[in-house]
Amino acid sequence: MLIRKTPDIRYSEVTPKGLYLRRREFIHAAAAGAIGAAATLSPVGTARAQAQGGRAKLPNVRKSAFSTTEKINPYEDVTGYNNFYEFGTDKDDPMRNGQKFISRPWTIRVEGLVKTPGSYDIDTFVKPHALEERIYRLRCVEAWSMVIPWVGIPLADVIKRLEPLPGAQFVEFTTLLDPKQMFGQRIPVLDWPYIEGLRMDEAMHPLAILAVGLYGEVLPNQNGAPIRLVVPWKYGFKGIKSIVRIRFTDKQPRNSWEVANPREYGFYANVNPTVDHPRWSQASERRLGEFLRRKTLMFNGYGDQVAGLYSAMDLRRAF
Ligand SMILES: Nc1nc2c(c(=O)[nH]1)N[C@H]1C(S)=C(S)[C@@H](COP(=O)(O)O)O[C@H]1N2
Ligand SMILES: [Mo]
Repeated sequence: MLIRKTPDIRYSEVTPKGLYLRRREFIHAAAAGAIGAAATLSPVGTARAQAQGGRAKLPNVRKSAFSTTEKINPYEDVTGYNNFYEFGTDKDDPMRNGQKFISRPWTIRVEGLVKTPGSYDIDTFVKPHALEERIYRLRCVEAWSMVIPWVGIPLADVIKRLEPLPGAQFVEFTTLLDPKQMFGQRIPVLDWPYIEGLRMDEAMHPLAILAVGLYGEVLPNQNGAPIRLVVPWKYGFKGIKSIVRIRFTDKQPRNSWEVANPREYGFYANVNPTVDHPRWSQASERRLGEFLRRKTLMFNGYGDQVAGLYSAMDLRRAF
């Protein structure tokens, strides 16, 4: 496969255009300590440690003003209570079954309506961008939530560097398809590989990031190593993990959950307490580690920043 270097950066402006089963809802105080000791390593060492499933600190991570000051969930919640159906459908499956997943070397294919299509090595892909810590709320469509200290790069900066063509109105992301490593892909719960998408103006919003770490360390496999999407105002299922392909298109992508059940899951998936899931209320949520339920906030509390993206839309129809 062609591995090419990152093209010259030209920050040309992009024109913005416009689970069913309710799982066990208790906290798994996962024995994450078994993963091994954290160490500060060079990027190469970091990659090696990650390929071996170890923990490694990410260098030069700067804090971001976009972070919430809410209490962060413990490492054990963030890495031990996951949805990653490629590794099983129970919340502790990804932690247990993802241990041996090989996330290095890793290639990202850029395709479609873009000036710089090609295959990029993950490190080359990430390197032009400064790493930021973004502490965000995550609200799962299943009505639980947590606060996660991600380490990532702004998706908008990545997109500007890739230079979409004027016709690009959506970005589609695809997870690795590898049933040998991801046994869940041998079970037809979803139409594999997992696919997600954003409208271009959503993708260009400063809150959207590609995460490569959490808690100051490289991303654990169960959280989507080596690179995954985080869109904090949308339900968690938009945050596609272990991305191998980014495609620019003029058509709205068919995201996996909408394909699986269009009555229950839409393309937009904005957190919205006034639009219930057909089988449960979205008005409140259980924050992991808390006893009393919280009221769910419109756009997961990011309304001041993102509501403008949807001012012309009926969010009951475009759920
Ligand atoms: N490829 C892939 N990405 C995925 C999922 C999945 O099953 N497969 N689950 C999604 C769901 S439903 C949620 S809530 C978030 C959870 O992210 P976290 O495990 O980092 O908390 O990942 C999302 N990304
Ligand atoms: Mo979710």
